Amino acid sequence: MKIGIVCYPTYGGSGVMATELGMALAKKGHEIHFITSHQPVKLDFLSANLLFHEVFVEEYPLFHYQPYELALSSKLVEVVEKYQLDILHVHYAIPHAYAAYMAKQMLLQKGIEIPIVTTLHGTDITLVGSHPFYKTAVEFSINNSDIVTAVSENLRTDTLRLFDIYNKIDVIYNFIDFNYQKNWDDDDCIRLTLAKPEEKIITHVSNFRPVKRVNDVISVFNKVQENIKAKLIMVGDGPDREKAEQYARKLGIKDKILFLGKSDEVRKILCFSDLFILPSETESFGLAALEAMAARNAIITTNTGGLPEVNLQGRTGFLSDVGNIDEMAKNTIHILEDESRLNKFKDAAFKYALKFSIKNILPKYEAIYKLVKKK
Ligand code: GMT
Repeated sequence: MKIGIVCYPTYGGSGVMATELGMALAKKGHEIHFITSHQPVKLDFLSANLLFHEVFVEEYPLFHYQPYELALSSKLVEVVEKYQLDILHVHYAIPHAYAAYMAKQMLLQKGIEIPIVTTLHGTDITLVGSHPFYKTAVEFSINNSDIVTAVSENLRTDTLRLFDIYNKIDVIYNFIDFNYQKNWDDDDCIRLTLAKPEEKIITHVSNFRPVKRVNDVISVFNKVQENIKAKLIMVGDGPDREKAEQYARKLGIKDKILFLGKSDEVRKILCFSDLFILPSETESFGLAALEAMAARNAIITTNTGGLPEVNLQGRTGFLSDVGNIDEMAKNTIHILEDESRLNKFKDAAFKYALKFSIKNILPKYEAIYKLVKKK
């Protein structure tokens, strides 16, 4: 099939998912066209099966905001027509589902019918999408997509609660492509650049936005390091990074924390890590936690949103109420203080992550593509 994929080409989970999905589909022989503002960060090669079409937005002094949706929908019309695409699959409703709907209408006038698959990822529904500024347009785009998928049961429930939806929503979980999951464990030099052999490694990866509650990571670690020899690796960047660094300095534990910024080496870092912390205010799925599990990390998360669908209480790790620092610290110490217990959690986390292997998820997307093509 010839599939156009629209996503945010940045480090966010939705962009990573969309890119890895496109690459896996291309490997299976589908012709994949990425239509995005920049080449997606994870898209490391282009081939006859994998093409990239850049959406340009011209700057013009009259515009306070650049009309990206307009440029995107025009580009979608051009690419669908030129390459005779079968389907457009848009990731993250804002503004992609809306732009795809406009493209579909423009193409209909030319006698071309293109089905739209929209995948909802989280904040396009919860934090941003349901805001009164966007709600009407998001609701309209969801109801007018040919197929809608959500990345967790919880996100489906939230969508139905927050919007007036008469379209069906299928749940297709996020996935891990284990083909990219190497084992760097043997390379001790890398571990030694992060921590001493006797120290446990705790990791957090995010975009450092307020919803991630990065200061809770520091607070939990502060209590843990009083009991266990450990290092904290903070990967990513965003508005709350400076605040988190200041907080660590204030607590006098800055020397035990490495702030690495954005990294292309997340999988490698996670490979040396023992435990991952994700204390988010809300999380539709928590792809970062799943990636940590795939690298054999025990996980400590909040019990919000779709996280209980990824983290199993007492098996892959523990879940606590948002902001319950004492409990998260107590559970982290409980896991880390006993080597055989830690290994049990790590093994269970890895085993559960296999359920989300791309091998199981890819056929579900292929099935909906087939269905929507026939409609
Ligand atoms: O707005 C964000 O937090 C970014 C967004 C993204 O594009 O990565 O994250 C959402 O989508 C991810 C991929 O499906 C999920 O794993 C994240 O849980 C979700 N973020 C939130 O719900 C806060």
